[in-house]
Amino acid sequence: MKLSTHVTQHISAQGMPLITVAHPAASLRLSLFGGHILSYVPNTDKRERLWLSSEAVMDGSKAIRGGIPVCWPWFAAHSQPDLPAHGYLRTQLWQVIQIDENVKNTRLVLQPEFTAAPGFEGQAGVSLIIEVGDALSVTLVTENTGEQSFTLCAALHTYFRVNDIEQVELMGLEGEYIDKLQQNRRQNTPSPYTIDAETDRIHLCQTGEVVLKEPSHQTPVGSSGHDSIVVWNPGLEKAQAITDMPDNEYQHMLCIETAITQGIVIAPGHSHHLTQVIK
Ligand code: TA6
Repeated sequence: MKLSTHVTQHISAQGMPLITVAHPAASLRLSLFGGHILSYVPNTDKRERLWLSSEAVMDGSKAIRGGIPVCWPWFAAHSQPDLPAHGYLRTQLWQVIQIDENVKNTRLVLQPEFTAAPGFEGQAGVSLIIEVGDALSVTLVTENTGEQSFTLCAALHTYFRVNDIEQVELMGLEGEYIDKLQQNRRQNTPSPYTIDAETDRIHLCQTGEVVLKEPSHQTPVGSSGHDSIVVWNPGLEKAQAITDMPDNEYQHMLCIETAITQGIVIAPGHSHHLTQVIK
């Protein structure tokens, strides 16, 4: 079904609604389950920017492994152990509520089915604004529609595709990070920043641009509205334990996440924009 000049929707073999954007500048695929972007390929170089697990579960029974999961309204585990990691937006059906086409890009606005659920006391409106052009811009907007302030954590938990994790260098990160693999100890960001083992780090910084450097190309990743950049690669052992990821695919992905991990307070009537821009 055609939704606009460059946007079509179809139902996958597993019954999930998928959206395709084929703009002259770039193409994108997303699943309405999770409001989850699966693929982004700019036409300038036709290089896929995102990694999607070849064993990702795409039938709506669990969050999709790869692409851009939307984490909201908490990041990672909740203090109540029975609540799902990374919140409850990545496992619900979203809707496209607006599409705008122009020469530069196609702009989609998506909204989740519900925003109130156990583990979160606030009253909020959420939308995801996706602009598909020479760059991919993704903005998670949270509006406080209630009468009390609330504290929000969130992330655009992007899985980038890399040719070889051992050849990757990250540029633009500095200062301290929280090492989730070392009892949250604070460490200094290494320089040069390479990945040679399991990595799970919360960089406490408002760095605007990180560059994912590989021998044959670079991928700039812009962020705003965040308090952290999270860098995650499971390494071999963790990948072996993740059921929806082949053992060796950790070599071809790296998560660089634009995140709010420390919590920001949103006052009634106010909105927060968390943005990641991928080139
Ligand atoms: O953002 C890093 C992280 O929180 C890791 O600790 C790791 O568990 C990852 O996200 C994936 O989480 P998931 O719930 O999608 O398996």
